[in-house]
Amino acid sequence: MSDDAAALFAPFKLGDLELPNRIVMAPLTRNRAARGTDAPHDLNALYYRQRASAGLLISEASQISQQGQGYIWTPGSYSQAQVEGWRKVTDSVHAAGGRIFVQLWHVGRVSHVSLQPGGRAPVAPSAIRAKTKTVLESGFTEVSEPRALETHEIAHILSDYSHAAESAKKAGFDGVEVHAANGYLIDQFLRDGSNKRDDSYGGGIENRTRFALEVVDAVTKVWSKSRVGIRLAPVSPANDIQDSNPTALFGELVEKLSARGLAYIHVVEGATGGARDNHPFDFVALRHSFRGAYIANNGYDRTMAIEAIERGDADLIAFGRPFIANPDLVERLRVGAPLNQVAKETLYGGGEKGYTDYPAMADA
Ligand code: 8OZ
Repeated sequence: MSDDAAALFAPFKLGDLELPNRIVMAPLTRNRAARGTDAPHDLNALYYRQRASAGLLISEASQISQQGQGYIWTPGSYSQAQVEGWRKVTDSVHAAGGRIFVQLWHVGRVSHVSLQPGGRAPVAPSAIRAKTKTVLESGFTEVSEPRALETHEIAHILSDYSHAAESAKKAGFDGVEVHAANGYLIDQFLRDGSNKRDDSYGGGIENRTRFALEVVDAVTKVWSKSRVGIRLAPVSPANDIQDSNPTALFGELVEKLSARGLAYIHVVEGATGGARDNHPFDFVALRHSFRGAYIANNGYDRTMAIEAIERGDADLIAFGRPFIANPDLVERLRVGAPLNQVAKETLYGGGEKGYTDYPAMADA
């Protein structure tokens, strides 16, 4: 190894799991589940296996129900076919010596009537349409107008999270990441730009964090808390989301997550896939307010990653785009090799092209 990368290759104990390095594959939506069932299949198993040298793989976002789906051909984690499909993925990652968490997802208002049960409106904390697009078979399309959830419907969504967490266990995952970032349902409840409710799920921070914490509690009834993490994006505007005081909101949320003993917080620092300095948010302070592990994400390169671990600002670094184009990213980071670049036109949907055919160094 090129010695400068030693920090990235120190083993790490995540809860009761031994990770051989500090490199995490970020959750990445690729829209390549089987048509008709939204179940993972052999091609997806190959894709994850190719990347199994990561300390930890986090699956692409996987909807907990049909209502939780917002994009075409994303995988689910609720039906028998999906459990069987994910089992192929987890078996193949484990056979290659890796570890994989599933990311559980409910998109809330970031959806389209054509994907919803009975063609109904997507659900949200409040009936406010997001200025954002989804991906349908026909391409990028404006999301639909949502309807506000009735208070009594929230318990049903929590039971969908429980069911999906149980399904993930049957599918052989090593743990669960709750997707609370990027303007999807949990984030819509958290932030005051999208949550205008006047029941116990809206208003002050205590009420706006209620849904996120109830989801975490539902998942940790199924999984040991040492196998549960959560992804947050405190200042990302992704999917048209905003809050008047992210420092207070995420400060209080993370304090409560810490008290619950979750394995990790996985934090998108800045605007998802964009500027890291879009807001003067203190991510180091957030990291130190949490007892468990801190996974940092957003635009890290090799040097930034090494420095963040050496400074103690993060325990693990999640790489997104570099993992799409470099199945052997871990080895490339070890030796400081150049990286393949992502082909944007094959990101969402399609088959093996731009998915499992990116070359490893050994192929050259
Ligand atoms: C890109 C395209 C579709 C969905 C996220 C799950 O931003 C996503 C996503 C990303 O968290």
